[in-house]
Amino acid sequence: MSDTDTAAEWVRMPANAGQGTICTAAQYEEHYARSLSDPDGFWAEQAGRLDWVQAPTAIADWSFDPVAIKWFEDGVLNICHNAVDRHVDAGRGDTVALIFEPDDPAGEVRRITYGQLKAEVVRMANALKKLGVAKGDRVTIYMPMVPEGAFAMLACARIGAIHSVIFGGFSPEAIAGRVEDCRSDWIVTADEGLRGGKRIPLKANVDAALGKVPAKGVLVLKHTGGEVAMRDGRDHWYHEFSQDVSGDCPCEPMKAEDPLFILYTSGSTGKPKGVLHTTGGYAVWTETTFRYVFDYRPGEIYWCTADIGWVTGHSYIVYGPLLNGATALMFEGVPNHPDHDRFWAVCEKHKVNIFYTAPTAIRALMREGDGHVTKHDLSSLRLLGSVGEPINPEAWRWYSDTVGKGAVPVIDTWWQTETGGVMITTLPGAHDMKPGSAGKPFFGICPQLVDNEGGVLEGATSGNLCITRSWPGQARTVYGDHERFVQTYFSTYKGKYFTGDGCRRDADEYYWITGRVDDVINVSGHRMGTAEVESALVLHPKVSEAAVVGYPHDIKGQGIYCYVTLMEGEEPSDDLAAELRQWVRKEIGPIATPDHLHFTPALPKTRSGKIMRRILRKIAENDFGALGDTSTLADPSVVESLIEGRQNR
Ligand code: 6R9
Repeated sequence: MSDTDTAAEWVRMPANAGQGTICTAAQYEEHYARSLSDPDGFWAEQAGRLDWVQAPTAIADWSFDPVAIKWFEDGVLNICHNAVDRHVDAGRGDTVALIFEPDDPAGEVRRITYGQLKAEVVRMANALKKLGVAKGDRVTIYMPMVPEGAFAMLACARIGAIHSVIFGGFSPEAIAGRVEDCRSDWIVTADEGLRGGKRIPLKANVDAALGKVPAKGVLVLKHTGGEVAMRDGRDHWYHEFSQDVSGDCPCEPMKAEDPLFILYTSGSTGKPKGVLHTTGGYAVWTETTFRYVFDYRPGEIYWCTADIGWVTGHSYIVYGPLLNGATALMFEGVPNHPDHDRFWAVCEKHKVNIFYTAPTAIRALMREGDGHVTKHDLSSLRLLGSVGEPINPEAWRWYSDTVGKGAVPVIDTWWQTETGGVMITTLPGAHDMKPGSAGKPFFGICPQLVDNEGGVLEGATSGNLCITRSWPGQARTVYGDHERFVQTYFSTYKGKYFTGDGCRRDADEYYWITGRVDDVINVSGHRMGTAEVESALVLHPKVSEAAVVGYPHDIKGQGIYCYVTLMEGEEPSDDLAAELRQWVRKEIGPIATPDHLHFTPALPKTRSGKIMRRILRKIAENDFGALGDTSTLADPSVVESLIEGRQNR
């Protein structure tokens, strides 16, 4: 612990966190230094924990200008073999791989051993093959949070198909757009999902999507038993279709740089991007980060509350834990059903040791009072983690004190869909913590802060967060559009990966992520492009123009604030506001529901017609004193009427 002006912020690593840990502070320094001075040696060693059909001899081979990223290029492996078969082969077939906790607390818990997982993945893989799926094909997975979602991902990996998982909360329009973008002929879904007692019409949504784009085959898991339509020749019940498949399915040998999955994520412009991850680097990155960041010890129960539809679910429910032979809990439900103690009830029921969730959930549960937490025995908890958005110190302290009883480390892990796994975090046992700070770079990560002109900022300062060297888990491209990948991430600051986040580095070289500096908003830890919501709004026949910004929201972190101008002759009304909210839900999905609709006769524009978002953000934040220079506006009076509109709400 250093004696700096930030000393008051320190929270000491609890004494027991160090017991049995795989990384001390000194080892962190040693590994980190070596990961930069000898990256090839360091990463070859990490890769050595995996089984390779052909061990890589070429390790790092990358450039950020021009952009070409390769890791372990001549290596051959299969990630499903490493996540599943490898553990069975080593005699750990009876270890539980997945524990399933259903939405209904009285429902049936499933415990799936590595042996059973292998059998299930083989069955799913052979069903996909029977459907016609071949190596390199894209398979869309639109599933509830049930083990079959993980089986489907691993089955794709096993046969060399590329999975594209779509979060179960997305609308038919969003599904259609993603299916079309990666030309996915095959879809794995379920009759319905179940969340907080509510049924989600997954198959019906797929049917609606397939009214817009074609697909060759749909596998349907019977989950709730709800009524669904099945189209002859295209749709197949999984339980029937997979009945006669072989119990054997070899793992396809994959080149390290063969694609593993596509995951769509929002950016500041245009449609969501299909971020592409490849096999070898992603496997090494998720295996290594899970191992060090969560300090997993055999026999422990690990629970990440994310959904497999997001990258956190990919890397830290499925691949990271399973590559480490861990026991991971999969939860179908929501934190507040049947009551606000559900998370803690599940922790007690399954004696969870490592718990990983998002600040939005922590804030929502904090508001409900400590009683929901204290009535449960949480003595099994050994490590608490946070991910998805900046965690405010108040929520951090509640998480640490009330949930962790001040006795366990809290790690705040900063990373992104594009980074594949954790990039900045404190390591349990190694680093003292500072509430609100993510901490230190993981092995191999070189963060750099730059000013808006790209000038490098040294020392304790704030700036735009870039990463100057490649790491194994880095996304390789945007599916089908490499130029967009280059433009989005490597053109703002040439030769560097730009994260889109703002960040402060303090005198102890701890990093504090301050949030997005682009037109992406973070709603309950979910990324949403303001441009996406705007496009959805202007599709409505009564809407002329829309501008969307984020604004502070107590629970969600950021809320969605929409400025809307209407077509000539249309009048604003509460009914129309409700209709537009519903419209956006239908176009994108419930996570994009506007929190605030502000009808305005005009938007503030420059003389060249550019919307001045800076002003719109300030007004949404109720911060009217700091509007800055409005002299370039074509019609400065617009601002007055916007402020008036804001105050009248
Ligand atoms: C893993 C994930 C990425 C964006 C990222 C940043 C924000 C994630 C954070 C965090 C502060 C943390 N973010 N973790 N901000 N502290 N610990 O969330 O991926 O959905 O792609 O979002 O989320 O703004 O740029 P993704």
